[in-house]
Amino acid sequence: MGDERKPKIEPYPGPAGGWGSVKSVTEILKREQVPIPSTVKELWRQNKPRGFTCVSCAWPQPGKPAKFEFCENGAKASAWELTSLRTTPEFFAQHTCTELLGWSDHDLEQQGRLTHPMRYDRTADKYVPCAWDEAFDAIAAELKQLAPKSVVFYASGRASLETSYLYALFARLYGNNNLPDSSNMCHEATGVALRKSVGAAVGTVVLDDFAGTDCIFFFGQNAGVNSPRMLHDLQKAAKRGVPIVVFNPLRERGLERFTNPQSPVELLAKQETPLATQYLQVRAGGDIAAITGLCKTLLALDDEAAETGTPRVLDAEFIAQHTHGFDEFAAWLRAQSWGDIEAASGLQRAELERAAATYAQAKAVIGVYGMGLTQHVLGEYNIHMFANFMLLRGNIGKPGAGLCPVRGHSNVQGQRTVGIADDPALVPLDRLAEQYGFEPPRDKGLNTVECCEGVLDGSVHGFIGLGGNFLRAIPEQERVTAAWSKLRLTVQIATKLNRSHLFNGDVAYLLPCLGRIERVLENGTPQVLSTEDSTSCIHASVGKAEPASPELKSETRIVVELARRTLPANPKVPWVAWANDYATIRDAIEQTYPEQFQGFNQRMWQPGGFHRPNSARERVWKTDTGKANFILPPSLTATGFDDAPDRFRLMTMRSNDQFNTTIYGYDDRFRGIDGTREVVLMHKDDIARLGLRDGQAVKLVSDAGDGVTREVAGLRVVTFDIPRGCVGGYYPECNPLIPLSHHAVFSKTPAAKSVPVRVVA
Ligand SMILES: Nc1nc2c(c(=O)[nH]1)N[C@H]1C(S)=C(S)[C@@H](COP(=O)(O)OP(=O)(O)OC[C@H]3O[C@@H](n4cnc5c(=O)[nH]c(N)nc54)[C@H](O)[C@@H]3O)O[C@H]1N2
Ligand SMILES: Nc1nc2c(c(=O)[nH]1)N[C@H]1C(S)=C(S)[C@@H](COP(=O)(O)OP(=O)(O)OC[C@H]3O[C@@H](n4cnc5c(=O)[nH]c(N)nc54)[C@H](O)[C@@H]3O)O[C@H]1N2
Ligand SMILES: [Mo]
Repeated sequence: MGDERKPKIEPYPGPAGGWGSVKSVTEILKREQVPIPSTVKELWRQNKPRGFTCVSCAWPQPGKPAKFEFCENGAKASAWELTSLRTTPEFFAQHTCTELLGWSDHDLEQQGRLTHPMRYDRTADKYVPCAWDEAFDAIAAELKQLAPKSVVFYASGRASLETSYLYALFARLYGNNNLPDSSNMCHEATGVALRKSVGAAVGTVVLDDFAGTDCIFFFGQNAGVNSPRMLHDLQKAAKRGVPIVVFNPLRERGLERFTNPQSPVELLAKQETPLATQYLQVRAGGDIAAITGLCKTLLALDDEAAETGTPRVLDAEFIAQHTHGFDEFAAWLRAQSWGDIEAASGLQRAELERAAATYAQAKAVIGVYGMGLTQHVLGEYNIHMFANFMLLRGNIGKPGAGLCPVRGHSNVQGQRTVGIADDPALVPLDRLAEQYGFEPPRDKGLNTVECCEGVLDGSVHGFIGLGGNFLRAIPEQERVTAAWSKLRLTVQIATKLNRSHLFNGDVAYLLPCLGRIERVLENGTPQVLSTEDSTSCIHASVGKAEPASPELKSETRIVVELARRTLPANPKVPWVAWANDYATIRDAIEQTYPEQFQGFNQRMWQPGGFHRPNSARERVWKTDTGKANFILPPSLTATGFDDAPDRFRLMTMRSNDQFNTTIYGYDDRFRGIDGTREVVLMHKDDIARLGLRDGQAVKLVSDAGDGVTREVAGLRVVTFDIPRGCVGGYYPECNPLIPLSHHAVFSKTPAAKSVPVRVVA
């Protein structure tokens, strides 16, 4: 099925962006069979004031937008939502769920937008259409029967601030904090680590800082694919001569060079801007060691300066006034040997010294990172080390400098801001209690990993998914999926059919919703949504496109209908009034979070949006010590397992042709892999050492040593420029290999970037 074609694997010569990007967008518009004029009209409105916020990544939208403020992957995401293809009741009448399980992720979503509410009929093994009221009443009846602590309210990161606030309130009024979200698999390590390091859970830079920075350090984030609009900011910086130092096991094209596909001059003249000025191919899981090398060099340079009476290299004043734990950190750095640092990072001392010298010469440095740091067993320590590095020269809380964790889903950060959190300490429960006259649950709820544990041990009985593809995104896919049918109730609120919808509880509903690009009419009145980007900036988003089906309801309305039919009436909780006028939800949000959302309904219209306050940006440190903390790592390696002969570190990655579990196509252009996702990227020496050859079919087998058999077969060996001892494979295909217990120590972020595996012929 589908458009999987004969695999072609050869290096891609082009830059990120450029003509390749234009071609790729044209192909997807054709494939989704969208009407071109109206789609171009929608793309024109993307990321503009009074337009809609892109449904792809969370990179901020500038206050003064370019003529087209979208990228290749944003255009793909929009086309994917605006598609003219439909997954109708007739489609479901023709296929059993068991049959659909044989389809690929791509083919399932490629059927197009869901059009009608559907109920799963176990006898026929098919989804059958049902009336909205019937679905809402049946779900509410089930929820009333179930023990509140046994129900999970998952959120994927796309739903608006308005919907998310109501969703979290629903869960708490119902009686739990079981609000796992995609962030649990993503930047949860960031929240946990940055709170300890600098007392803020999110990044400290805003878009303007990129214009004022004079150096950028980039760890484990693939901007060219996952936040392509960021390339414009990087390109501008590069053109100003700002050094960009990249740490990544793979040479990602988007970090190497870029041609702005929206600049006719650059396109026609084939002008490329080189981006990275130094590229260090660190081993997967080797970042703690690499940063140790950088910090150790800075310390040595500072010692030298002290001896020769030249200006200090460390910002001694900042360290004295604003930080805690420096002396212990310095002593620890001095005790680390270069031999250990080189072995653990896979990098040479000389190249780390060169990178440190670049850093030492810059007045204001931005530190960017992504999943390459968070998704490790010592993920939090990767981030602590990065923060330590930034603190050495006071690079947090000054213009042009700061930490920039690049968030995933377009509103994942905002969902946390308005209460989607399993940890009640992150939510103003007292205020909610007062505002809504109830006693909120105070015990910790389930995060994503704990929800999976609950499904396995039988303590979870109900699952509601506000978007997402839970069973495809999680680790330990096969065991959790096998246990899924034990659930009593499963409800999926979604735009398109995916694999998670094919595994159902006794009572199961698939509820189709409007997407963000579409017009939302409530009670005949057009409604506006809002989201928060990677830089804590909040803006309005106005959908105008014609809904994919007249039957669709907004996510807000769906949440409201479920909540009001499940919960006892409460005059302080005006569900229906909220659904009729989203401005009143924003007023409620402002009442719960007055410091963050002051003037919400007005300020969200400011071009570029408004920023939530961030204490660390003001150099106010809300940590246990009242200062920014230097925190020591327990090991130089972040993998959480020992090296052993023939044990590889598997990094699970995104291609250029996917959004998480949504597979747009089979062309990972920049990596030169076309027509297949069934690959394992390996260093040529490892291939030779194992007696394999390029193109050979192999399987990956879990080497976690816990006695559980996990394997993914039918993968083709591809010779790749990847550090020895590391292999690469695609997410979600490789997810069955990740043990549920293989996660970041504190945040339980699944450690998807260093999974212990063996390669078996
Ligand atoms: N088009 C598109 N956009 C997206 C997404 C998408 O799937 N498609 N997903 C969205 C989501 S939810 C998220 S979270 C973000 C994800 O965006 P990213 O954070 O970029 O995530 P990945 O592509 O998983 O991996 C990032 C990089 O980490 C590198 N890496 C792997 N292991 C290590 C390591 O140990 N150390 C270092 N230094 N680097 C390492 C990989 O080579 C890769 O280049 O993007 C968001 N935007
Ligand atoms: N091995 C491995 N596993 C990973 C990762 C990795 O790097 N490696 N990355 C992790 C990360 S960072 C993340 S964020 C998670 C992602 O996990 P999820 O967020 O659960 O997965 P998505 O693929 O983003 O969800 C796609 C589905 O969302 C639905 N959808 C799309 N738009 C909308 C909408 O507007 N409303 C609603 N209600 N539904 C919508 C569609 O039905 C679509 O099929 O995966 C994690 N899993
Ligand atoms: Mo993510």
